[in-house]
Amino acid sequence: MKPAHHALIVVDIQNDFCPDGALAVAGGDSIVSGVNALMGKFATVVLTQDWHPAGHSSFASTHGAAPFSEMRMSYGPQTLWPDHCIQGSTGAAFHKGLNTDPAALVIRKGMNPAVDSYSAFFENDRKTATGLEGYLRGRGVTEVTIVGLATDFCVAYSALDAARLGFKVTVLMDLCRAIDLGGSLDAAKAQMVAAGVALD
Ligand code: VGL
Ligand code: ZN
Repeated sequence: MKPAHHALIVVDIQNDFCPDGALAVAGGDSIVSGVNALMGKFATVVLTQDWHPAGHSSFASTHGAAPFSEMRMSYGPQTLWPDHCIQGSTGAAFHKGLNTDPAALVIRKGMNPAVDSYSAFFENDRKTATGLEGYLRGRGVTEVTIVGLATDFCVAYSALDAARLGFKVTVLMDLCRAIDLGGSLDAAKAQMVAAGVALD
């Protein structure tokens, strides 16, 4: 068992990020049993769930643009994705094999139609908080381990924000899978290492 000050954050293990999903991550479903086993070691488990309204500004279809192209938003560059994780859809549901019972909290994100939200802590403006920081601090958490999908987007953004907030952060790479768009996985790894995130 890990000490009580050490929480587990399980990022976006949802059908749309698994094979046959709308934004499938190769091998996304292969981490589910390992994540289930890991949850038993943590007193505090938080799940995140990408949870977009239809017509979200991060969807390529909203702009008549090509999926995986980039667009300048008021808050900076934004990759445009296939429609995914629409609130209440099967694609937005957690993978059926994921044991959600140990989770104390589910953070839903990406609900603001105008701003995407990769990180469990902040929207992509890097300023609007989800409340996770306060929740963790309120429970005396100083250290987090992060696993899930996708390594180079929601996992990396969450890890970078956690490190910036002063949490000790470990990402378990074997329990993550990446989208890897134009070198995004290598870039994310380098950024995490530079921020003091341990990649195990
Ligand atoms: C994610 C792209 C768009 C993720 C979510 O979970 O990494 N990536 N929305
Ligand atoms: Zn999304």
